[in-house]
Amino acid sequence: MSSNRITAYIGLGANLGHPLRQIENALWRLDNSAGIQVIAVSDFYRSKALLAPDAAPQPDYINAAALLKTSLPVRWLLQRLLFIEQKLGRTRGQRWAPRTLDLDLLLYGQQRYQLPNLTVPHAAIHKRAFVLYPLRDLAPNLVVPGLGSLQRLLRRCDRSEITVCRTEQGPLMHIDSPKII
Ligand code: A4P
Ligand code: MG
Repeated sequence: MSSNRITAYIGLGANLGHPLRQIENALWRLDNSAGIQVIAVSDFYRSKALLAPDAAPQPDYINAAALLKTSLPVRWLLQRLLFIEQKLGRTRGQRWAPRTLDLDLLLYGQQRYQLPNLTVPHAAIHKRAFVLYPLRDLAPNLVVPGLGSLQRLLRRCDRSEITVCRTEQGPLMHIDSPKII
């Protein structure tokens, strides 16, 4: 892989099927993608589904974040995320519908994009405990372009909304052969 690699952060979420297994599977697929290396994975967190007003109840979510090194241009990385979502059974219906896998590009280096199908940093990054606490596991001193330090964003975010459901130890290779579904 070239030395011009960008550090990117991905948010992973699932609340249908076998969320833990799907997230592990997605991490394995990311790490086995050309031009992508998974360097570290956060703890896994459980939280109540954040819902649109008047939406029907949904199962709890499992969320995590991953630190990647990538030589892919930002659009190719997004394409790869959408492809992996599709491979793991994602169907697109209503916005915020329950899902087998959601992969969000949270950060791509310190760069900012506002394109028709791509907003980076992810538009909701600063509002969500289930995104900010996994990011803290990976990079407590992170600065989010346009929004300031992660520490400051965390101070405004309620930790009681999430609980750790699995502690990640070290790099991805410590995940035992994820099952392909
Ligand atoms: N898109 C634009 N920017 C990005 C980006 N940075 N990363 C575009 C990924 N995709 C990006 O996404 C729609 C389109 O957004 C993509 O095709 C891509 O071109 P989607 O995944 O189909 O739509 P969505 O996920 O239903 O909507 P949205 O607004 O992305 O929702 P979020 O922010 O993903 O939130 N509750 C808990 N507890 N945990 C969760 O993870 N997630 C959601 C969905 C709701 N409630 C939740 C959770
Ligand atoms: Mg999404």
